[in-house]
Amino acid sequence: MMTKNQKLLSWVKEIEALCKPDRVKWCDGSQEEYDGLMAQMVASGAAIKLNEKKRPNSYLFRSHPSDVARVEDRTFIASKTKEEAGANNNWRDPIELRKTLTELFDGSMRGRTLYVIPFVMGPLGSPFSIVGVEITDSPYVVVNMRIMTRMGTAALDMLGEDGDFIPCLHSVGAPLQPGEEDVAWPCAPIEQKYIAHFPEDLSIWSYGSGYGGNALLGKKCLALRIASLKARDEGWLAEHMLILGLTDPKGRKTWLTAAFPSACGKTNLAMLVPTLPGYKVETVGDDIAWLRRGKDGSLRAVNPEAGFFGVAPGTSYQSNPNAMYTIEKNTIFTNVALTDDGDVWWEGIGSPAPDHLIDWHGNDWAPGADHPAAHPNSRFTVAAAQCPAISPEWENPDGVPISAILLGGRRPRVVPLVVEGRDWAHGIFLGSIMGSEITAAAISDKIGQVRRDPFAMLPFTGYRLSAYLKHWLEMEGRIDKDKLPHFFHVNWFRRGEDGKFLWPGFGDNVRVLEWAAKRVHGEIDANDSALGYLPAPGDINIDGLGEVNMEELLTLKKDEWLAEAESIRAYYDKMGEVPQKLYDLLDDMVARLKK
Ligand code: O2Y
Ligand code: MN
Repeated sequence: MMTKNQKLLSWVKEIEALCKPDRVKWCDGSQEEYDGLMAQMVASGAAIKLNEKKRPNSYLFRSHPSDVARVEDRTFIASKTKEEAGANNNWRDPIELRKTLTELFDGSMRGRTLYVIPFVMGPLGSPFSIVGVEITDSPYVVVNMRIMTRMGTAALDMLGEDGDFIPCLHSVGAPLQPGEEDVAWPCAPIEQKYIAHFPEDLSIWSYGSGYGGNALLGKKCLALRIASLKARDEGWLAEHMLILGLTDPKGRKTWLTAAFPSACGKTNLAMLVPTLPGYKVETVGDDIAWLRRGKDGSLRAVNPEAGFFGVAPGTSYQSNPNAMYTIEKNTIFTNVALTDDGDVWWEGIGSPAPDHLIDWHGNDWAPGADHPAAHPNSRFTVAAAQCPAISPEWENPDGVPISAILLGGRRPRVVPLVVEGRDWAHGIFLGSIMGSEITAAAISDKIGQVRRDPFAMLPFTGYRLSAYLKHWLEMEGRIDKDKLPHFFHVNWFRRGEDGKFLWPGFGDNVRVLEWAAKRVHGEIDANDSALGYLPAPGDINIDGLGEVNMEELLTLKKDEWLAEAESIRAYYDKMGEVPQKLYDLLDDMVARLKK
């Protein structure tokens, strides 16, 4: 046995007795183990090895067509009371849910191997870090967890004999009868999928899905939903935010985080290649930030993950060159298309579709087909260390000091390109009113509509949103006054009357980051408006961009914002128990609009 940790040993025994696997394997996280599992999955037909010359040490997986994304409708917070989970979560009674799941897990691993995956979220040895142990019957999960977390022996070392861990139980929910042949992507039907979180004992039980956030339990389940509960109780923040460092031409560095809802370009911004001369962006993380007071009194951030689980479609050498360099080797692809020469292709990769592909269903595909060759939520899994823009600070155990927090969504109208919050509380107000268009990353019948998504945490807060906003307000008291980050609400997605984007986005977003950094360092004035501080005309550098309608991008329209205020008030009322401070700031915004 690889550990003397009694809690872990007895938990594994208990789960083995429940799930009744044919074998148990403790994962050490080694390259040999990874290669062996990949060879086994290639041999069984679950994985395809890509052309070694074109995409060294890389593999393609195709999921079952019913198992292609996070399933919010089947994600549950089983807190003691429904009130604690809030309207933002699907609540189930913890005793009943545990009973339902115990019945499902009973014998669920028959014919399969039970893998024990010890893992660490956060840099090894960091006071920020949390140990988890995932038990799974999916070798696909094992190889992905090896990339996305610090996994295996190193995690057991950090756990030690007496250390505590978050137990994460996962099964694809497809036991095999004796002699029954396995399928390439085993999973359970939708109504049997459960992504369950138990706040009382901080445990995760996920059944029936093998995909992404449903199955790689260190990511959304642990690092956001469970971590948000721990963070509330321990006085820190677990956030759906990228982390990056911006260096200006004088060599001054500004560290910032940015919260955007799923599929709004966090990975692109995290690895941005600036179009302004002399600027440099370095990446610390592309999806999750854990933030807490550091010894120096500032708000410090670490990325709990070790890899990127990025959306493939739309990723190209033009939109995100650093991501393309990162995935040139040692990458797992899921649900992208396969070229005839054994490489990968997806819509928006930057080259026209070849005459023939094998699509994500595994069928022949040709341009003009009635469906995309790659699934819109197809993914790459790759080590963060391979990113050319990765920061030398990305594994700093004390994190990086954050002086700006960006918030944003996909808003074609109404919301300006950038506006700065007046202070911490006003920043929380801006975070509370975020909204975005619904996309394919989450299964829903509401694609295209705008949904409010405070701090992009709607699907990821393990408790009620109003209490989460209160926690954010209270965090102000934990940070030194002169080190409080500035908040900026940004919107790269505003469209003109012709329906075209008004702002070029991608590498040109550095122009907004430049303005934000200048504001942080007190170098530039701004215009106070009903919504906060707006850039003065000409203060955002648009040199070389050709015609950009900054007037349209930066003007608040009174009628639109009065209507927006009504919708925010209705949203607050529906949420219930929203802190009075946020209502006061809403009233203040309306009063300023009416002046
Ligand atoms: O669909 C999934 O399972 C993946 S969702 C995801 C993956 C990486 C980063 N963010 C997200 C998200 O939904 O926010
Ligand atoms: Mn995300």
